[in-house]
Amino acid sequence: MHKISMLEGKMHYFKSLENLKASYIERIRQVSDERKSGKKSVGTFCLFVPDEIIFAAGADRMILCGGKNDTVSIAEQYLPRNICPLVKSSFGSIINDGCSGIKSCSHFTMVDMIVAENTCDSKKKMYELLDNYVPTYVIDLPQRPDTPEALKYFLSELEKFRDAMEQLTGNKVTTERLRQEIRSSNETRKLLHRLYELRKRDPSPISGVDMLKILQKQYFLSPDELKEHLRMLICEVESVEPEGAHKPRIMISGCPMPGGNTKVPEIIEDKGGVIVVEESCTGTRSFWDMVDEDKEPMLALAERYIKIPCSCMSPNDRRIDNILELTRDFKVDGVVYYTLQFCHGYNIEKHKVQQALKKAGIPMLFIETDYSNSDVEQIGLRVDAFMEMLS
Ligand code: BJ8
Repeated sequence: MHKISMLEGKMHYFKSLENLKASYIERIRQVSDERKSGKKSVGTFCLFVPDEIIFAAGADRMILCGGKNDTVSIAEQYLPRNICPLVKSSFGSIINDGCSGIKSCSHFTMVDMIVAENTCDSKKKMYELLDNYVPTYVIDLPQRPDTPEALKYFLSELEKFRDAMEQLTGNKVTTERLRQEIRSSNETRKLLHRLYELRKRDPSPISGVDMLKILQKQYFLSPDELKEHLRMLICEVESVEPEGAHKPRIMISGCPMPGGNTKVPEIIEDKGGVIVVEESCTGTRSFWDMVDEDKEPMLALAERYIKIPCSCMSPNDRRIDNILELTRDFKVDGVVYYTLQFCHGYNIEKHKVQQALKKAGIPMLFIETDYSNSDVEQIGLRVDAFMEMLS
């Protein structure tokens, strides 16, 4: 059995993570080759867009959310400064013409269509601008998810989206193809559940930073490739023999952390905590609920996706219930509530989450930040004090 190396506070090194990185590079090459032979590729920004419909139409999918600070200043030449860095970083990547000398995300050049969704105001308005660069299709989301009218409306929007995908690819999205893709996505979700199950051990066998890198990459690999990597990683993690002292078990809750953004998780784990679960779209929200395989596929997809507890939904009490359940299941000692500057939805929802956690006796640290490194020291001091309190 491997031992978890606690030397210098580092967690175990997993070979599968290196393989995952190599596959990502290979995948980018593969998608660009396939596009040359006519296969379509679409870019998305949000979990509300069902992958199953994209794959059933025979297209590839890339997530385009920006997590790097480099392109924020480019976007600020066009967009107001006081909007969230995720939107600015993404927009900056697409308008970066290379003259700036800044290396930005190349994925925009690899998509034939962007599939967007009406969630927060910043994204909605950015999509209007993106349409000038890449054809952008918007799925209109109902905002009150618990009503029967909302489900009906969302289903009709997904049907329109399915038709748009058929038009883009020239392929029919049959019921059989959808069922296959639903089964495939559910398998991936089950593998992620198995991995998270292992994180319930004390000490957790895998660091939160490593886990985040996997979750960030999941949106670029093909579904089969991702499953293969997850199976290998599960074998590796299962063979780790728990060893070492208890570290404060942390849940991160809030905004997503797209590729390039690992600032806060790194600080938390540098300061002696271990992230055992993420209530986030780069976390449990991406895979927690299954799609019902026994139902008519389009309806089953609508029912599953409309329940994603994003702060753009109102009311969003499902999220509070989910947070409390996760803190119990993963034996969480403290929650770091993470938001991006100017993300009003998650910033405002903080109050309800804080109240619920207080009632449950779980301490919470609130961190609002951007993609720059200007606040690393200050966040470090606050996290340090939080860890001391939890120890
Ligand atoms: S389902 S969280 S991926 S919308 S951080 S751009 S919300 S101002 S990313 Fe999200 Fe879909 Fe919801 Fe998930 Fe706006 Fe907030 Fe910025 Fe955000």
